Formats: sequence, C-alpha cells, structure tokens
Amino acid sequence: GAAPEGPQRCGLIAIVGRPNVGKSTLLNALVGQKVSITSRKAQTTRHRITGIRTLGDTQYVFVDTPGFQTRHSNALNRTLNRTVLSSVSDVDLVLFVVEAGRFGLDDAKVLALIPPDKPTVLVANKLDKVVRRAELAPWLKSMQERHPFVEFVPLSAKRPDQVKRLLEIVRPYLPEQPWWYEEDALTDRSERFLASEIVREKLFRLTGDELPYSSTVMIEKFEEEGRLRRIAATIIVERESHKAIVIGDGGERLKRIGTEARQELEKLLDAKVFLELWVKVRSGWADDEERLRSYGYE
Ligand code: GDP
Ligand code: K
Ligand code: MG
Repeated sequence: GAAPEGPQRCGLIAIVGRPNVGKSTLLNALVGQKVSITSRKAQTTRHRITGIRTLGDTQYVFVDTPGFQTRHSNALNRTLNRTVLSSVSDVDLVLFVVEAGRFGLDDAKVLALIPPDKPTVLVANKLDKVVRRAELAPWLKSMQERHPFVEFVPLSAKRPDQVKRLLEIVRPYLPEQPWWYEEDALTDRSERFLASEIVREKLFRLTGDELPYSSTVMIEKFEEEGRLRRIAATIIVERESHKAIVIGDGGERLKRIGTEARQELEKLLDAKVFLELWVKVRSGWADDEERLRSYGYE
C-alpha cells in the first residue's frame, strides 16, 4: 500500500547470538521471506546478511551475523568473528538471541561483546521446546542480572504471531528518519550472492554430518536474460573423499542438490533458472586468509 502520512521511521537492528540459537530463522520470519539460509549445522551463516521489512510507518533493516565462533581458531573463524564485532557498533538496537531457559559459556562470550549502553533486547527463542514453563520466569530474572536488557521477549521464531509482536516491540527504538530502501525491498544482497547461498544450504542439508563445514560454493557464471537466469556454480571441498560424498551414488546427490536449489531460486528470483553444478577439490582453503578473500569473505 501507499506510504502513510507523517514521519517515517527507519533503523538498523543486529541479530546476534551463538551458533544455532535460530538467528537466521528469526531474520527470515521478521522479513517474511527467506533471505538467510538455515540448517542444523553450526556454521551455516558466514556472511553479514541484510533483511528488510517495511510495515506501517517503519522500515526495519536487520543484520544477521554469523554466530560467534569459540571452538576452532582458523582463518575462516577469525574472519567470522570480525564480522560479528563490526555489526554491533553502528546499529540502533541489538537482538541478542538465546534458547529460552538456557545460557551457556558460548552465549556468555557473545554477550560480553555487546556494549552495555547499546539498547539490547533479550530474545528467548525456541519457546516451543520449553517443557517446564514455570522455570521460565526465574530464568528471565537471572538474565536480567547479567545485562541491562531493555526488553525480554520469549518467542518461537517459527510462530508468525509471536514474531509480529517482536516487530511492535522494536519499533519505538528506531529513529524518525526517511526510509533507506524501497517499500518492497527484502535484502540488499545480489541475486548472484543469494544463488551461492541457496546452493550452499542445499549442500549442507543433503550431506548432513558427512561433509565438514569447510566446503563452500562459488558462482562462476550468472547471466540474466529477461525472466531467465543461467547460473554455473562450483562446490569447493577439501578432499577427494568429500567430493565423492557430494556427488553421491551415480551422481544422485549432486542432482538432488541442483534440483532443490533450482526450485527454490526460481521462487526467490521469480524467474526460470538453468543451474549447472560442479565439484572441485582445493585442500586447506579454510586456513588460507588470501584465498578466503578471493572467495568473498571480507
Ligand atoms: P543460527 O545458526 O543462529 O542462524 O540458527 P538457524 O536459524 O540456522 O537455526 C538453527 C536450528 O534451530 C534450525 O534447525 C532451525 O530450524 C531451528 N530453530 C530455529 N528457531 C526455532 C524455534 O523457534 N523452535 C524450534 N523448535 N526450532 C527452531
Ligand atoms: K545454523
Ligand atoms: Mg545463521
């Protein structure tokens, strides 16, 4: 619909938390469409993703971050941590996401990165998994003592009504200023980037725990001809044995990755998609800062 009369509101909101608390799921629910890939694997989100939602007089610009990495120390993880740190400094509000009823060492390490004077909402996600509801109130009280949170919001990122309430809670924290994006914008990332992310999501989902997180996807070709996209992508793995896993018996798995990625891209880009997939072995890429830069990890 048309923009409302009166001043517009617009602001930047960072979504932070340890891996797997549901940040990307929450971002997609806040935006109302998938802009960030999700999976049960801990290092699914590697880039800063912007998701945009315009509702009434307010434009919400969300930044999804890779989870803060605490376990391994290689070049990829150091790069991910720098991305988390830089995303918190210039935002209007932080959504600090945890699993409702839980607060561990990995959560504490991320919370320690948030300056106390930065308005921060505690989002207690996965409420649907909390069995003992009576224990939630004392747990919330204990969280209140850990950090000067401005709001406490228990919810499930999979419940649209509860996510809508979070939007209402966030609204007053955003400044009155003109919108930065078109009313119907969803993300500031390119179609090319979305294509590599969707292929990576299908790769992770269809290989499960067999494939280490260090595999990645490069887009070799992205051509636009009206409502048609011709895309060629290479899946890069560290070993020959990983290549065999990705390809699967008689090429079955690679075919499925390609089919699922193509179907989802056609929905997302609203276009017909031709997708070509290749698999290459490059050992040690996750340890090589120079090479990471060439793959687009700033
Ligand atoms: P991230 O690493 O913090 O971005 O987490 P993801 O968004 O990738 O989610 C990690 C896992 O938690 C996925 O399997 C999600 O489906 C699951 N998840 C996210 N939100 C919820 C929730 O509200 N309830 C339940 N039961 N699972 C959730
Ligand atoms: K994840
Ligand atoms: Mg994520």
